Amino acid sequence: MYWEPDKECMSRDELEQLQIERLESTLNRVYMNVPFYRKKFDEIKIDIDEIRSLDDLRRLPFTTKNDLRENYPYRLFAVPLREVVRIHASSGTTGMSTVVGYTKNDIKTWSNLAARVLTAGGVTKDDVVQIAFAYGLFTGGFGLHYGAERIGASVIPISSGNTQKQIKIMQDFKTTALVCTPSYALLIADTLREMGVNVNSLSLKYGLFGAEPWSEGMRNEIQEKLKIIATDNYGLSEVMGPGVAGECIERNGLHINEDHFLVEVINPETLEPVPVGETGELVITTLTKEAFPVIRFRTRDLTRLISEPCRCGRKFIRMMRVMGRTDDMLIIKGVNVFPSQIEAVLFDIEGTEPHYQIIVDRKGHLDEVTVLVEVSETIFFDEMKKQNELIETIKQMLATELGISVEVKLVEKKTIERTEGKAKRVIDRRKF
Ligand code: DLL
Repeated sequence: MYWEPDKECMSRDELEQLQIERLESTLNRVYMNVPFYRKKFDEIKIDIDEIRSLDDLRRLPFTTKNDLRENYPYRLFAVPLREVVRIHASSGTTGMSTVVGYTKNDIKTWSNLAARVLTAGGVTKDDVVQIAFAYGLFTGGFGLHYGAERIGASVIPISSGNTQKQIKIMQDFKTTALVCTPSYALLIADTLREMGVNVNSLSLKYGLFGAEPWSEGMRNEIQEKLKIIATDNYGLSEVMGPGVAGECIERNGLHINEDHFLVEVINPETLEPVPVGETGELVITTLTKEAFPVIRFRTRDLTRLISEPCRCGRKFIRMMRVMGRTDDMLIIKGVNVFPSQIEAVLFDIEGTEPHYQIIVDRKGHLDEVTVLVEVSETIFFDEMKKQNELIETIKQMLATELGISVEVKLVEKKTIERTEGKAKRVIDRRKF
């Protein structure tokens, strides 16, 4: 049930002691080896020896994605390239990608942490794990692959795509755990139905999903369609990849691997910490990374921490599912809207399919939002009156949730593009 019980269940005092020791050695490492950090610390006249408590960490400057881009490709590495055994990169939607490196030890740590989140999600050495995340510069495939091997599970490195083949493999190889993005899991579920495969004839038990935001409604849908326990796992390449935090089968927030990552939640505008339990931007400092340590990295991901103990017995603090990124936030008629809020509403409505897209356009000076919602064939070909009623229901529910009115358009099944990786929920036409 636990991968490393002595760590995952350690007392707060013990943990904090370990964190401060590791923080000190990380600060030394970056100060000695990364000119970028040395310059930044010197500029604000901070002597790293003065950082003696976790509270002192707040005196250090943040690191942003932009800093990573400006130091492309290797300038933030804290070891010579000959010590680096693996390089990953995130494509980045805007311009230059960010490049990260791992030493042999980093790969060991990463495998261990991926093993932790997989174990928390139910995977054991008896499982057959189908990794349907992309293998490549993206960290999802390799990260979870190494974790599953570390556990001793039988790993199928199928990568993403070729959905019919995924299903054939799932049948023939008797896959028990599926690992991919939640949107790909839904596509696999829909394809199963189309192929006439009875889900009960499969051996699936667990699904470990992550790399993109998803709602509780989407989890329920996936769990029902695939007859599995679906858990959420979170990570980002700048910090390591998958393995930063993961849900246990209680499915109530993600345990952050706090012995390796120090987290803060800040108000993205004032940059001040928010009280535990309040939503803000997650900021992460790595405590054990050798090749690519980051200090106070602003993830842009919005979440809140849960300090109440979890029933599973793990002691690490949990984060709630990521509701979106600060840069995903739409400002419509002056109101902040996250795609995840729209998703949560749509999944509650009878007759809609779990596929949607949000189109943002500019008419004159005003931003206009249209939510495209796929509906079942019966409704689509139904009389106008029924369609209009459904549109009204969706509009009203969205207005209650969001506080503003948006346009809703019903579209036929399969109109919205399916994805094998991270879903693209928002089409922003204002930029073109
Ligand atoms: O997505 C790493 C990963 C792979 C995590 C597989 C989990 C499973 P990047 O491509 O660098 O790395 O993207 C990181 O994806 O900052 C979040 O905005 C988003 N993200 C990752 N996991 C979740 C999640 C991988 N569980 C960015 N829920 C992050 C919501 C997530 N968003």
